[in-house]
Amino acid sequence: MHARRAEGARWSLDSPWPARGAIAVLRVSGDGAAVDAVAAAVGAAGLAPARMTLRTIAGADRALACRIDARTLLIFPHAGRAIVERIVAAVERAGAQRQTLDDALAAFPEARDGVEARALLALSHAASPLAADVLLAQRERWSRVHECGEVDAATAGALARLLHPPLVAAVGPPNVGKSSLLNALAGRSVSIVADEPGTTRDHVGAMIDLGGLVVRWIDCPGFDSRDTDPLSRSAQLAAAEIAVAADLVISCGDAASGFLSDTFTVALRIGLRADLGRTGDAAAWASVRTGEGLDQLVQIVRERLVPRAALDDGRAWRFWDVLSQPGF
Ligand SMILES: Nc1nc2c(ncn2[C@@H]2O[C@H](COP(=O)(O)OP(=O)(O)OP(=O)(O)O)[C@@H](O)[C@H]2O)c(=O)[nH]1
Ligand SMILES: [Mg+2]
Repeated sequence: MHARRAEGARWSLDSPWPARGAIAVLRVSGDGAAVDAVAAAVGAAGLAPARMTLRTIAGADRALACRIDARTLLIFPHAGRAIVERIVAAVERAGAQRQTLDDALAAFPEARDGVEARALLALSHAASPLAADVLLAQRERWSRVHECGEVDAATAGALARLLHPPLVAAVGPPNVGKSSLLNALAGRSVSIVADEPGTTRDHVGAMIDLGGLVVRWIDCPGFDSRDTDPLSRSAQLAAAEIAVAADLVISCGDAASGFLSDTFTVALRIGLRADLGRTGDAAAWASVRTGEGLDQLVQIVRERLVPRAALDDGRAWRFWDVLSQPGF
């Protein structure tokens, strides 16, 4: 028997993607029959309205599903890439299409105009809590854009980082406390720490929230030009490539080992293990051991990526250009 195609159904991910948390939120919307058809195709048929029910979805995952109303189905799978991609593929095979900006008004009928609908759509995708105020101000800004004008390109570039988490790479000599810093900022143990150089062999990454700005933080292995071990050399090379592509390189050092000579253009020097001494020129000194300087470090990094002046800029921001970039 041929399953009915879900004409007009749309899907979108309400959770950040690539995933930041453990659970993803997939929304399917459209008229009742179209949503029924998608629900049937992925194994979520016949859900009682507004009840959370555990189902095997698209053969990919046991996930909570909820039929919010006739027009909306929410699925909450585990956020692993393979799982989400399999479910999305099944939803698309059933005939649902990815939500586009033009659908924003349909998805958010409560919005008062297109800008507000797009802002709500952007908010549902935005990685950073700091994005909320800026996005919610845009409707009013665009209503008087003839007075306030539009933000300049540099400001737009900084604000875009609220929607696409920027890449931050922490580099430096071995054993200066780079991995300890990541763990302290993440509030959990992401990277292995030990009192011997070369502990981090491959780069390790985590999404971390720096005072409301979410960044993709990459903890690189210590750079040591005397290290001839081929595995370490190739790991260092891979890390250097990441650093070159990063929005910001944090050049870490400490009093004993100093800093790498400035090989990266967009580098911010941060002195670590400050409780053991501070020598050398750095934008900030911090100690994970005592906690001193960590708040200031977070503020400096956030300010470099998204300056306060950009957040407070009273002009209108064409944020939907960011949304239509690939990968969003
Ligand atoms: N006194 C003091 N020790 C620290 C501090 N932060 C880290 N350490 C210690 O310094 C040692 C090295 O820390 P790591 O975080 O592994 O250093 P790393 O730069 O990641 O080292 P590699 O991965 O080998 O390049 C460990 O013994 C940590 O416990 C600090 O703020 N103060
Ligand atoms: Mg390390």
